[in-house]
Amino acid sequence: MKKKSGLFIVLSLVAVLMLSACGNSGNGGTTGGNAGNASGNTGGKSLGDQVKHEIIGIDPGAGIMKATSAAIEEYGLSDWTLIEGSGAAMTATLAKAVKSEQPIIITGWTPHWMFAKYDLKYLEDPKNVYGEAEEIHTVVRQGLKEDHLVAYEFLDRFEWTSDEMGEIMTAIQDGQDPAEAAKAWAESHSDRIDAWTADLAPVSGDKIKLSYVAWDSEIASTNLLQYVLENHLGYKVEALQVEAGPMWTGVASGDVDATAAAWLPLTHADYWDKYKDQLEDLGANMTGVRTGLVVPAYVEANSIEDLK
Ligand code: PBE
Repeated sequence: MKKKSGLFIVLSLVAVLMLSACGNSGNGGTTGGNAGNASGNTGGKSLGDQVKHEIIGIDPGAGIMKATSAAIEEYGLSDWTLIEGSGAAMTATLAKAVKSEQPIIITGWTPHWMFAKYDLKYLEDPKNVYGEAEEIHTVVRQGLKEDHLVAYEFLDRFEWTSDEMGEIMTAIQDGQDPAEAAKAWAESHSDRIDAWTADLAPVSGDKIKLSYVAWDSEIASTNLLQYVLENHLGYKVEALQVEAGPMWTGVASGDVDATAAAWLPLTHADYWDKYKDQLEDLGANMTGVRTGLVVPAYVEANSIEDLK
């Protein structure tokens, strides 16, 4: 008995020394035992083990968090954990992983600048948990048309493409202040602004409140709406950055005039079902958007089913 545990300790020591030697020669200061990377030596570990069975999520109110909990259930991934955080924390964790070519699984969506910056792919979703043909809608409070016809008309007309949104998102990601990035985009796309605002007579300082969540896509759209409402239509805008729940309840209760961040029909289905009687849906401001589980292209998995 004694002899056996002595041998075990020696072998363990050898293993520890070998591991730390690997770490030192490899990434220059890798601390944990998780020194393998996705494209190279993974030490035979499964993808799940490599990422500690964690999916890097965002803020808990986001629809993509609910969809991911459903995916965990439907694909039988009971040993996986969805980590709560924020959009910013998620992209910071992604940046770190990509830099050292470590595997990572995130909750992702398009449009998002991360697809331009990194080589990423969606994991296939054969069970369609994340839906299809998702759109971003502009939703306003009841009575907005009667109270602020010009703003209502503009919000009703507002629609653009993911490429257009991408230009603002990328400028912000490159370090530009969001309001400045929206202004620069508006100035260089005056044909678009003209189409949205044609024949609308500016008001003089009426107040409009918008709500949005600090998702990169919504930071871009809301800053653009604020710019156009203020600089082309004469409004004074307050853009409230809140959690997803208050974003919806604000408009439903009438405290907030509008949000351009309603992802439908699936991502925000819960919120929509709860508040639809108190809201007016002005339709899609963008079509062809998408949510799902996203990994760097160097990760071997191709489908959510591969996580099992
Ligand atoms: N998103 C971006 C949001 C909607 C916009 C996909 C992170 C969500 O999941 O609720």
